[in-house]
Amino acid sequence: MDLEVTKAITESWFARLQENLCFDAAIVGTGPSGLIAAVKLADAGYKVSMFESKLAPGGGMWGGAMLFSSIAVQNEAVYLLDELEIPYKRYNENLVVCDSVLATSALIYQASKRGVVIHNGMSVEDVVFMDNRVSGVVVNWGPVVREGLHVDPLSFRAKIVVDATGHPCMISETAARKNNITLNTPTGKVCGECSLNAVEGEAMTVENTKEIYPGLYVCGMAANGVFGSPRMGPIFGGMLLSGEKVAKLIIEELK
Ligand code: 48F
Repeated sequence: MDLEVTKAITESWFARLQENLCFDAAIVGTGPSGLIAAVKLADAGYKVSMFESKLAPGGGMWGGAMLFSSIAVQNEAVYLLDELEIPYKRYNENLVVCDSVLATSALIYQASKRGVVIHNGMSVEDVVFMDNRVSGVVVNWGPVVREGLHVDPLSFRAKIVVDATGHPCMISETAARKNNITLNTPTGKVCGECSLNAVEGEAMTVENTKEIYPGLYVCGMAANGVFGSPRMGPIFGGMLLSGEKVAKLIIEELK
């Protein structure tokens, strides 16, 4: 029995890996913006793989704010909660609130059930850069990277890479630094996020969602980090709308 279990797990895991070495979109980071992008791309028929360095996908949504497990979403994004069957309660005329654990697990479920491959415990440490285009991701085990072990990574090829890594905007920063490229940002590099301004931060996270170099898009808090816009605190409408926008832009490019 024990060997049967070992065989079942390793055979199915490696079979899925072999089938998913090349895909349409690699989304790095499984926070709310990346998960919505994955759902929308999968709905449009695209093959998507997500990479998450931590054990649990979901990014910064599980903990609500200061571990009060509740998140606020403004009216403009409530239609996405409805579409994805995420329950909420109306707080006032502008805001609804969701249980952060329920909302996060629902987003993960909606992406997974559409066939999005979510690699948890895998950290993207670099991009594949060919012919002046970001063309894939370079991946290692999350614990290997955290331990600083000297272990070479593996690569995956993608037509589009999305930096959905949140505050550190790590993929954009690495791609710009290692390849000495000029990003489509005010400084040509990663500008770094500004201090909290909820109204501006929410608006800018959607505005900043775009392609910043051939093959490389940014969404969610990474978009604000790259463009030097404010953080917004525990309001999540902008994250959801940013994820939807990046999917629309990618669909436009790929079709
Ligand atoms: O930060 P995160 O939730 O991204 P987001 O979609 O949402 C931001 C909000 O949660 C919140 C906010 C809104 O009020 O400001 O912070 O922009 O999720 C980012 C995910 O990316 C993972 C990280 O562990 C987290 O789960 N991540 C970061 N770097 C890497 C990575 C990497 N190099 N490889 C794989 N995953």
